[in-house]
Amino acid sequence: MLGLCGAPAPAQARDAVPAERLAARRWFADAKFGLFIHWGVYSQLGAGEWVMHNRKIAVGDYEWLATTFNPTKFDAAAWVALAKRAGVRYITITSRHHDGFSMFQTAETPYNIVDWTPFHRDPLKELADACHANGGGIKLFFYYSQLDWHHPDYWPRGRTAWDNGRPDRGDWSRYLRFMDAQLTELLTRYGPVGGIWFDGMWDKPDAPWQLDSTYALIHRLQPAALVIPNHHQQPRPGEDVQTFEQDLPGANTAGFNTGYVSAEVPLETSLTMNDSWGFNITDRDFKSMRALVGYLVRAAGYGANLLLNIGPRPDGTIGPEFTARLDSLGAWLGVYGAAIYGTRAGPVPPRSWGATTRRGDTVFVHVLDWPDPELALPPLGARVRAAYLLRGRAPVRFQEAASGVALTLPPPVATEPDRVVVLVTGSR
Ligand code: FHN
Repeated sequence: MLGLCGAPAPAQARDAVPAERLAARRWFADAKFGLFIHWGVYSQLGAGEWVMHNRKIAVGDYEWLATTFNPTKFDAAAWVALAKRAGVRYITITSRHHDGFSMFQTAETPYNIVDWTPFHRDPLKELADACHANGGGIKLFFYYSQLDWHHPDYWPRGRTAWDNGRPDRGDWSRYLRFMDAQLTELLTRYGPVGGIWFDGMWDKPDAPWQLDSTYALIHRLQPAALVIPNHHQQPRPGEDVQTFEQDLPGANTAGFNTGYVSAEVPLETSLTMNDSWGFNITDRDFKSMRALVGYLVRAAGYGANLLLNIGPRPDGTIGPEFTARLDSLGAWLGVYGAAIYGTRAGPVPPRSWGATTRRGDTVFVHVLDWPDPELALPPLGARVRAAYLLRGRAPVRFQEAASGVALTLPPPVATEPDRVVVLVTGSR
């Protein structure tokens, strides 16, 4: 069997995946829109989540910084309410980023938000409870960094080695046991978890990570939890989603994504709303609503979810640039969500003018950037029975020929980033 790019299908295709995980994968593929949250000790310096590395902060100094972290304005219910207004179906939050600081209560290290800081609260527990409250509605995924700039047993170091005061020795097996123990906590203390979103393995891709046993542990503890690895490689056995970073599936403008696109597992693409993951006080480069809708639509056109990031402030509040865009996206989805949620890639792959999605016999043509009155589509593989605009339901004129389908579009409207034409297809 060949994958989408003609490369051999990975062993994943031959995995016997239990029914509950297959159902969770389908749920994930239907969800289409998630909220990524990068939040931690680093947020205090307002220079992104790599500040410890970029400014070469010594372990001892960063440990002190962590003693001052006190996000008293954190309000899990408000975060979840914002997520619901935005129309996301899941949240993926940093439980531990590369700085090695655990944003949850853990018995495996005192270097965690409950024991190390004056805050003394577990924000992940509060967030999990808020996600599960009132019948749920939002699934919670935990981002977990395999790379660690603090743990003495993260040895030998990988690409991001620099002298920050760590000893030049360590016990790798003990580090792996530490990670598995923390994952066990995350999967046993927070109710149903959507999955674990791994990151940082790229720091030393050839290290003996023992992924098989870690993935088996996750699936044993929560059989419906998905493993989402951001290792920028082809999916391996035990992995449930292929995720891309700052790029749509198959693209590699970021410089580290693979061109391989799995046809076996759901796809996801993670994206910053400005140019930073963690809170960056000087980063004003926020994407426009039109650009964000474009990403969501094109991702869906590839059959992928969009995992859109926010970097909350160190006090626990979320800046107005993020909240305004999330509210606008939620309002947009309120009108156009039928063409996004529960869809799969449409018959025409994303083009410069837009993308197509489909649900059953219904094809949604997303016209993002096309100035002319007529749009020519290649053959869709089925006859068009009816065509109308999703917003307002006005009929759309269409002409079918052997060469494809021509649509007569209404003029573009500045306030409408995506003109969605609904095509009802099937035999006549
Ligand atoms: O290094 C991280 C980065 O800080 C951020 O978490 C992103 C999110 O996809 N992933 C890593 C880079 O691959």
